[in-house]
Amino acid sequence: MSAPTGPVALLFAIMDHDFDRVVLSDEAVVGIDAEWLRVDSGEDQLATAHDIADWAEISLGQAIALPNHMSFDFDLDDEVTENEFKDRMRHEFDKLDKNDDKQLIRSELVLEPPVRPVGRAFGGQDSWGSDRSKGGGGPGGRGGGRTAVAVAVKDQAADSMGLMASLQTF
Ligand SMILES: [Ca+2]
Ligand SMILES: [Ca+2]
Ligand SMILES: [Ca+2]
Repeated sequence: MSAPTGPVALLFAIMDHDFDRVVLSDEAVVGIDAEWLRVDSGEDQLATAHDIADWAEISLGQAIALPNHMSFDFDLDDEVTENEFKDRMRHEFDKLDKNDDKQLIRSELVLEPPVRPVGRAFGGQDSWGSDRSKGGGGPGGRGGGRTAVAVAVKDQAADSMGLMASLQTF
């Protein structure tokens, strides 16, 4: 079972510079450079935990999202350097790149859907089933049933036409 893809996948998705839905490692390098400029708002080549949290809130959707300050701060000196940031982001790219071809396609970026509880949420299968049978019936609650009958009758008529046609060929 693969680990769920985190919000960092969103970040790589928008690094698709030529909009071909594939994020090449070259595109990621450019994108990661740009992200560092967002992180290092003071342009002192260092990011504090506060800088990372501010960046994460905007770029990852949550200040506590992963990768966080601790995951970036490889040497644990409490500050994140440009290299630490970029190395970690490249590592994140490699983790997402499941087939190791140095590009991220959408299937490598999609978030795994939350597991739905077993049971009849929102009416379950039945409401979907009845909605679908109403599809061809047009407006009106009882249309579905009548349409189904009408279609059956029509099919029967078509069948006998077909039978007559095939009888005529004899
Ligand atoms: Ca691309
Ligand atoms: Ca550090
Ligand atoms: Ca790949």
